[in-house]
Amino acid sequence: MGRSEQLFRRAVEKIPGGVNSPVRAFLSVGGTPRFIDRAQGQYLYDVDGKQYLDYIGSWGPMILGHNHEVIKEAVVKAVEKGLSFGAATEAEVIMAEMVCEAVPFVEMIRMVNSGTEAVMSAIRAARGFTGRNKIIKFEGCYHGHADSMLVKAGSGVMTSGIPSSLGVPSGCAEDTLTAVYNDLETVEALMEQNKGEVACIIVEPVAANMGVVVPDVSFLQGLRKICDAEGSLLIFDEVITGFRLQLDGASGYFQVTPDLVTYGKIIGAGMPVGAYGGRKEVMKVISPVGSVYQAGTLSGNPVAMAAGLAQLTILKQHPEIYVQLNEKGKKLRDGITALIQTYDVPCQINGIGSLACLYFTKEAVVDYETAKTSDVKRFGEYFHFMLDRGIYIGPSQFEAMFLSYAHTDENIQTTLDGIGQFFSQTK
Ligand code: KE4
Repeated sequence: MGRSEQLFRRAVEKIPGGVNSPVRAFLSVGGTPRFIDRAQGQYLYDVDGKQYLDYIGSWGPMILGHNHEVIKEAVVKAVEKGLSFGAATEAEVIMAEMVCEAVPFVEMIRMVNSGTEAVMSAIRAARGFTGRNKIIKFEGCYHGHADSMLVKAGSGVMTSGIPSSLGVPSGCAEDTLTAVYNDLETVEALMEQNKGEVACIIVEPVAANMGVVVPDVSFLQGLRKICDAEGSLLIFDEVITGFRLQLDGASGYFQVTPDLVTYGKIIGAGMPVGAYGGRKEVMKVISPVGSVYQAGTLSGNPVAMAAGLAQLTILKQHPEIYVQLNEKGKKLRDGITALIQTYDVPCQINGIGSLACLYFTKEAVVDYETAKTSDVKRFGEYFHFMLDRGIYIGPSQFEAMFLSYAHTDENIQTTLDGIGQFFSQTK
């Protein structure tokens, strides 16, 4: 028995499902989750010493690859000065100034400790600023595990939300309305039914939690128009896309400006960091200036700021990284498109920039309904076929593949060879 199996047996005794975040448990693909010992560049190494080409990248943060020398040095330097003070530090000011400079519509920003906390706080800010309670989200979009986000459409998309998790009170869910991604009519209908009551629309400007679904640019433009017409705020949840598609994220890429944006992952370079920010007029409702309370013992933690600042500084000073990184993503997707055609398999490849997702369905995947047509059993077979070859993609059909700047053309060719072998052997 390998050490991953031994550790997993111990883990399940003391940790729910043996993991500290559900997706790591391999439940949708089966098998024993790999316990990772260390990582370097584009590679993970498990506790049995096996090397994997990593397409998870800690679910997004490791855009420059693991254990980057400059980031590591910055963290070590910060650690030597102390881990946490519970008081303001210069690093937080530099971080806030850097984000506001990189993303012009962000006039003020608040650091928190996770994407969940960023979303929870941004929604509270929107409710506080507008004085309204209802929020609109989209089927298939994931915004962390705050109660108001663990909600699915009621009996029909046009009704109040119902909890998608035990432990979420119906009273909390009923203010969350669910629309269909890439479908403005469902948003307009909800707005019509809840006139003057919708505080905000929250959307992943590229949906990367139902695999990867790229919006029609008219969809994002339409959300902006609807929010302007209805007096609601538009929140872009850029926990994944922020600082990944380009320095100013999806709002810059699609040229659609939200009122608030949430960040996570890349902004912390693998350390626990989230953030939310936007127009000064809105952010001024946040305590201690305004009356919307939000706080956090480790928010803006100096060691986490050092990691995030080091990564953002490299990305800011080397814009060519985005060009090359996004070219790598295109190379991977174009290669998979060619393999789908060569082997005539019922698959779709979606993606943008350094994000990709291979679906096992013949339907074009444009929203949650079409994403769900994918054959998750076949995805599980594909996952293990690739894992056995030392290629670690996300253990779920509904997660993205994340490329890093450390991935080489040779790595991409090895990945394409593996996918081609899978298609040829399992036609
Ligand atoms: P965290 O609380 O996990 O830092 O962020 C929540 C979150 C918010 N918004 C978006 C768009 C997100 O993708 C996430 C978290 N992403 C998942 C991966 N798809 C985290 C992986 C996990 O849950 O372990």
